[in-house]
Amino acid sequence: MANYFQPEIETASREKIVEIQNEKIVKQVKHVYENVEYYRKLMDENGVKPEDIKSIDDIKKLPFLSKADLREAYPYGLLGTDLKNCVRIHSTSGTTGKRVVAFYTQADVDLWEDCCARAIVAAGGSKDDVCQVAYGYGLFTGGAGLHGGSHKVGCLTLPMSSGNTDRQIQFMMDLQATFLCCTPSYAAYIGETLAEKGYKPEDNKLKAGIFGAEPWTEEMRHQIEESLGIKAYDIYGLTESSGPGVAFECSAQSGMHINEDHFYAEVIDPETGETLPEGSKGELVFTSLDKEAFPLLRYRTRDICILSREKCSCGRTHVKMTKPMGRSDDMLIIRGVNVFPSQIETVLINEGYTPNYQIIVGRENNTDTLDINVELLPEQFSDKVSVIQSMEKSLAGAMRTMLGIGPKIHLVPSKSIVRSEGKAVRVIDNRKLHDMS
Ligand code: DLL
Repeated sequence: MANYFQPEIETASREKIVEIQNEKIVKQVKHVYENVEYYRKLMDENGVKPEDIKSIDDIKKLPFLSKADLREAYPYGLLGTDLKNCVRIHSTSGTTGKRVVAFYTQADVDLWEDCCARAIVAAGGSKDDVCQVAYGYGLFTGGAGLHGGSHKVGCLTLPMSSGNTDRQIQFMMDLQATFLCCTPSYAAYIGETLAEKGYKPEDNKLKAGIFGAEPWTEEMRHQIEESLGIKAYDIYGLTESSGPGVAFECSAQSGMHINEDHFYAEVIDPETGETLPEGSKGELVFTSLDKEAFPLLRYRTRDICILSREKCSCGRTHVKMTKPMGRSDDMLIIRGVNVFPSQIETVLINEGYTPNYQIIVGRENNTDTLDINVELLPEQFSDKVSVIQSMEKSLAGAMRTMLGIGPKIHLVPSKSIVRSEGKAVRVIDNRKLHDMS
């Protein structure tokens, strides 16, 4: 049986959805033009006036926003309302230099939590459930988003945050959690730890999990479903458009419904910016139709996916997106943290090393590993192991401060990293996360 949190909107006719979008986009563009100087300038430069936007189809006339715009406008430049009206901020993972700070009014928090509640109900959740939220709490949106959604559904919410796996397991067992919300890699790790402790999948009361924030494969889904004895559902989102819940999987488990009453999705050619027809693979672009404090219009996510309007067996009418199939930039997601190779390069230069390096990402026991090989200049070289080890430790510390996660550093002799004749191969990702595309 299909369950909906807000059936009237989740199963609305296509005409109704378009009607809602037409109405909202006109209001939203006017709101942004009047309240966000940065965006008003961008529209003026592109010769677009709010009056030019009469329906959702006119959205193509608007300029794109990129992460670079968000950084340039940091911290208040894209704020759509008086700071006095804001009740919360969240921020992307990563460094101070690359952080994006998103603001929320109470209405923004409410619509975000509704989206997460839709996801929980779509996965079979109700007020009878005990929902263990093991996404990180804090600036990251995972914890707060699913926590809010769980409250809206009326589940008993266990605000565990991530980490401390022994305690997670103890609470899961003693308080009979029925829902688990965390990153897929953490879910796999919890499954493995349960088995190590001698528990069988049927010993826990879990029935479903809502996993996202990083790429994961069908293979990983099966592994998680088997080890925990649950159904594993995908959830997608990004800090810039609230957080988790922009799109979520339903019982059909074949793509994620985008909450298109709140977020209008387009797929574009990342090279030309041209909007592509349904069914084409391209970069996902979102417009937040309701958000007051951080209302992004045509924001380029850099996530590559395909949209589909094929009828869904769950009865929802909202457009579906495939799992992200990769990125159109070089961002890596390592242990849930967004990492750009450029940040690594910055640390190397600041710490007096050469920018000759190689990043190797892998996965051991369901946890991402990050190794960085860094070439030493001949004058930095020492034949004393203890000297090299202490340099490695100190560089790893500087990396941790910048990235938010600690890599393993390997200082290697000068000229030992293979030079490429074309673009340097900076990243070797052995995780094969996008084998579904
Ligand atoms: O990861 C929000 C989130 C929290 C989503 C909890 C789902 C669950 P950011 O840290 O801003 O926000 O990272 C956003 O993560 O552009 C994608 O590249 C990636 N991502 C998010 N969900 C998925 C997913 C949160 N289900 C970036 N599959 C996005 C693959 C995902 N990649």
